[in-house]
Amino acid sequence: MQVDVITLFPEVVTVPLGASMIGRAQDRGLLTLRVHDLRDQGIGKHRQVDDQPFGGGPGMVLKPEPIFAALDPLRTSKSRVLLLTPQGRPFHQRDAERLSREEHLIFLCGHYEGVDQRIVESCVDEELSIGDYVLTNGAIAAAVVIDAVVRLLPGVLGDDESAIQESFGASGLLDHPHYTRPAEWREMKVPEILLSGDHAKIIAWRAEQARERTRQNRPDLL
Ligand code: JFE
Repeated sequence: MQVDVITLFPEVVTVPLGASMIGRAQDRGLLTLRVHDLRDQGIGKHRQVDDQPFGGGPGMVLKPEPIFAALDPLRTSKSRVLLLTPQGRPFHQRDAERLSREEHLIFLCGHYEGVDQRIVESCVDEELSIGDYVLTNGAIAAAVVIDAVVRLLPGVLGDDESAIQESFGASGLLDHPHYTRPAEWREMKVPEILLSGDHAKIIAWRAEQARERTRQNRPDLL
């Protein structure tokens, strides 16, 4: 998969996505990540990328010309252009699954109060929000979405991790609790049933725990 990111903060995207599994996906050619500094397309000797909002009000708005100059050479008929914004549609696991089947994603990362609406209307295929809170810029949100999408590409996760993902995703519930050695730690014991070797009982216990956790923390999922 090819992913392009247009941002004023390239390192906010490249550094976290260079580590761990996504970094290895890049090394192995499963992901080609190209990050473009919007400042390179800034206007004039000050490389201006933003300006005051028409109609007044606080903050600055990203100008359309630098964004279009960065975006247009990257676009083909197979590109999907995504804008991260608190005003977007909520990004869920099913969106990660859908986007993982695309060939080419282009992420536009806003800053300040946002992006000139004419860019949104002429160039953007979908506006996404990673959650109901306000970040300082879109690059952090783009890194989150890219991580969630790229881990679903064939070969990125190990076999064990892929199996876990399937069972968790299919149930639609939160995962059950996990324990490892030692069997007792600071007077806290691992639930007896997990040491019993009774696999049927363990499965039933985990299902009950998953249901109870979901009821407690995420009743909206039930
Ligand atoms: C940008 C900002 C003031 C936005 C009303 C670009 N889920 C999610 N949370 N935050 C974002 C996405 C996000 C994405 C892109 C962003 C926040 N900001 C900050 C400041 C008002 C805003 O919208 C700028």
